Amino acid sequence: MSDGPAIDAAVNMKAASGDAPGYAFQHDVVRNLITRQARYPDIATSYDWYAALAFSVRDRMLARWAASTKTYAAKDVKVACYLSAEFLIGPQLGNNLLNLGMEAEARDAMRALGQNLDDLLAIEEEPGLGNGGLGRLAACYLDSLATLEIPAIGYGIRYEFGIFDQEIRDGWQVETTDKWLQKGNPWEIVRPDVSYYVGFGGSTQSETDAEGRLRVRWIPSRQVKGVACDMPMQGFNVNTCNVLRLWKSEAVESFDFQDFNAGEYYEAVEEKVVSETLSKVLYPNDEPEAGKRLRLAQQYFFVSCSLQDMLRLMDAKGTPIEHFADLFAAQLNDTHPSVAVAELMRLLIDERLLSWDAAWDITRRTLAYTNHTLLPEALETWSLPLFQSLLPRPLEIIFEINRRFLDDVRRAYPGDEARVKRMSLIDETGDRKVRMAHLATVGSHAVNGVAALHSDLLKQTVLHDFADMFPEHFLNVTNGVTPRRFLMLSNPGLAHLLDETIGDGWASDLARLDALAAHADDAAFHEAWLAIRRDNKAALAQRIRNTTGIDVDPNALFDIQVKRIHEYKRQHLNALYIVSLYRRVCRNPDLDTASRCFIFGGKAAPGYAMAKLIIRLITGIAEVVNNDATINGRMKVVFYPDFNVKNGHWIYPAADLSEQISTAGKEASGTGNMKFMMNGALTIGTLDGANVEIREEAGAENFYLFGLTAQQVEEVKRAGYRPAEYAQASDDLRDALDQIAQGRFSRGDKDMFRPLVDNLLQSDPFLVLADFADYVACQERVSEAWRDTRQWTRMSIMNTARSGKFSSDRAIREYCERIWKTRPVRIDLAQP
Ligand code: 26Q
Repeated sequence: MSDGPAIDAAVNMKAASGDAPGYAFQHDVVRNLITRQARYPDIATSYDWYAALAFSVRDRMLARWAASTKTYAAKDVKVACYLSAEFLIGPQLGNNLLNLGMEAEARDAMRALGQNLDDLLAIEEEPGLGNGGLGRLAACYLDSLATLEIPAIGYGIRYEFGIFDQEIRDGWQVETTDKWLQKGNPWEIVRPDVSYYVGFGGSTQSETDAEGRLRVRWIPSRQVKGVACDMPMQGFNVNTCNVLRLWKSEAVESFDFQDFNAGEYYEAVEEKVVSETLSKVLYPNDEPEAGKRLRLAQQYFFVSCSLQDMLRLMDAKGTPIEHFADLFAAQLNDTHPSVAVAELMRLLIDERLLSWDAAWDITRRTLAYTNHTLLPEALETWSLPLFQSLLPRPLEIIFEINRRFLDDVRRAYPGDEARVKRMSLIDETGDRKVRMAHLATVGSHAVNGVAALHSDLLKQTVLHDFADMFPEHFLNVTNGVTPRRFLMLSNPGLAHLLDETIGDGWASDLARLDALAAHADDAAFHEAWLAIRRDNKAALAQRIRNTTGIDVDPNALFDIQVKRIHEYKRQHLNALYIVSLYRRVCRNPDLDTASRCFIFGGKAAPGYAMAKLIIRLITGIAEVVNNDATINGRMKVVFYPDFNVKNGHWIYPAADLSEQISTAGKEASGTGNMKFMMNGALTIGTLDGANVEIREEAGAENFYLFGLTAQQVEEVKRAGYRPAEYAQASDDLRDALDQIAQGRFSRGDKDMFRPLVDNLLQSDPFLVLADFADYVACQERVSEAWRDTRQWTRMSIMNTARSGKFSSDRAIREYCERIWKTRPVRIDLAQP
């Protein structure tokens, strides 16, 4: 297999001899270096070597990818389509090496070529195509789908700029654009031949066709082309390789420039720019009203391309349209893709000429909807005028769905017009709006929440009327995370110990971790466990030093809260505790406190002033505490900048304590909580989201619980919550708030934190002050427990041992069995 003398010579100079083991792979890497990067080894940069390695790994996946695609096309299989505006997939090289079982081979090959694999892994830019939990969940699910050998496609948007990069300057968050594609993306395969047109604006016309049927024609005012950009999603230890298909927008090339005068030419160019803008940038959440129109256009764009793609795959297979729902199950990841209800109806009725009833039956049997929030302000709605001007035909269809649906409601609940109003797809109170959660619910055969508590609350609150009408449609699928990336890949030390202790099957059968419980009191095992934890903490300490200049002691208790910054997640509750502890040590310098390192990480939406102020508060506290001689290193506070998937790899394995302290009833599930648990952290948390189930699995004795329950939160609010009374009643709390207000953490500036302190004292919508005392008491129990290393280590082991439920494999099995009705399909590499 010679690639010509030049490459052979370069390989031979650099690589082992032709029959040495590993030669073939080294040869591949050098060939890719030359043919893909156009660089010879002597002048190649580290990035060139990274890309050459990535291409060589991708080449290894191609055969599996082709075999998977062929099998799905040939066999009678049902394909799960995961529709999501976000896929936060993280760096790919390490994960692909792991899933292909070729990490050692790659490490050796690169060493022979004079390169260090870890250095190359560090170079990769992660695709930040998501905001946080919801996007990362979609990525974990793709990993599990492939690993469980389920035919699946992920459909989304190829944002040119993902979630912004975060820098901290003068203690404040500063956003910079995420130029993840600047040097190219070796994992992506662009398919110009797989493209679809998507219309926007214009008007509709009704006409009667030759057969006497009423037909609606949508004449859009502009069209955009969507081009498929594929990324392979390799399963762990299996041949299955599925695809993540992301759509990039392009201008439609239909201009005959001869026909334009100069003015029209420039208009056409402008049109082109507007078209390409569609997939330019990911919207950070919590940004009210900003750039709204483009966001709806993005949603419709990727949904329409995806559904058209599914129809094309169906045609290619020769399946009749009536069997669409037997060929595909499409999951809506929150309401962001919920315009799919109207778009699938449009494609079936307007383009495939099906009757309304036939189309509605197919639509409902195909779609299912996952809800990720109960926060009223986060429930998606779109103003009618905006919807009308951008998507006139889909809106007409929504009106017709609504008309028929409300007829059903009236039949089921005669005379109950209040209910009809509440359930309508259109909110008629004030400015008229489309309620996307209602659209998604009505158009789906299954609706699920993402943790047991959340699914219950969903049925009791935002979707109560729907659960009343269609109880059998509602179910719970508790979230999960992939143990491949978040344990095997990011905590290799622990993975190795697990292999030695319980055998190596745990990564695809996480329930087996339970066998660790037998070692929870074994002294030798404790030693091994602690050694790994110490190494992980030292590695994180090193990174903290490099990025922030702060020195932290790996022997301290690492107390970590990493997640998006949001008031409901209550990073400021944590901050208040730190201030109160700091003040206590200041008052009593000889206080025998356990050494603690408080680590925070997370991005604030650029338009969310309070979240940004919370970051500033944390960095302000860090500046004071870290430099106070009285404290003498017993407390350290760190804001770790730019928390993302890549940084998470270092953070989760180094945590002793996981902060999951949201106001009960507000966090739908949480998934960071699961990543920490798997890696042996104990949780301090409220009874919220999946914390409830984490505590059930771990056992109450291995979990630090505090705070009001969701029900108590509602009761306190109903009784008229007056936060200032809690401050009155507690010297510690009042003092902590005073210190903040007096400028102690803002270099004397008494105005900086005024909005935050005032908000807490006057309204405190997330009950920070109501939960403060119990949180402090709970933290004191944590500190006490930390003194007893043996007992703490036992609890740590038990957390990992009992984390099996939180594998995304379990979650995906539930989706397959209960919602999608899909089955595994073995991929044979020797295709006929
Ligand atoms: C909506 C409209 C306009 C612009 C942006 C958005 C938008 C984007 C992203 C709204 C919400 C999101 C992301 C939500 C999210 O991440 N939710 C989290 O989902 C996780 C997975 O189920 C849960 O574990 C978390 O509890 C939940 O907060």
